[in-house]
Amino acid sequence: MEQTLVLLKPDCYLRKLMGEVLSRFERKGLTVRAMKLIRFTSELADQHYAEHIEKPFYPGLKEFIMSAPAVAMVLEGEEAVAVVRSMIGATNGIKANPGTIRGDYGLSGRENLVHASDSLESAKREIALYFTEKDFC
Ligand code: FUP
Repeated sequence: MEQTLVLLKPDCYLRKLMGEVLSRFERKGLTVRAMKLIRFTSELADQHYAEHIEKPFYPGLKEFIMSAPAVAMVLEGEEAVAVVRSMIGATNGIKANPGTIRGDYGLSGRENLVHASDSLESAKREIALYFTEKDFC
């Protein structure tokens, strides 16, 4: 069993698509092991997106991720990292295939509804940013 970190981003919250997106993960058979509604601080945004801080798009991304609440969750299942990445689709909603979450709900390269860890190593680092052992059920 693998665990992966998923964020439902501020656009997902504001568009009231959280239930729909979570429902897809549940129907796939993934299990929610930890979950909370959060508001990104500047520090958490910089930690989460550490690899992007120097990129030209980061200021806009940071403003967006702090703009409204988000949900952080840990999903568990067989090969969960790869399964969730394939379910969310390509980064940009224009390029993401229909049938994926980003492909079905958006046309933006920034406001793309969800984040999911891209490797087991990232998942471990990212889960530790949001959750401690006592948050797991
Ligand atoms: P992903 O792994 O698909 O979430 O994408 P990245 O880690 O490459 O990028 C993280 C976030 O930065 C994306 F979800 C959206 C945002 N982004 C931009 O706003 N502009 C870009 O050109 C690339 C990414």
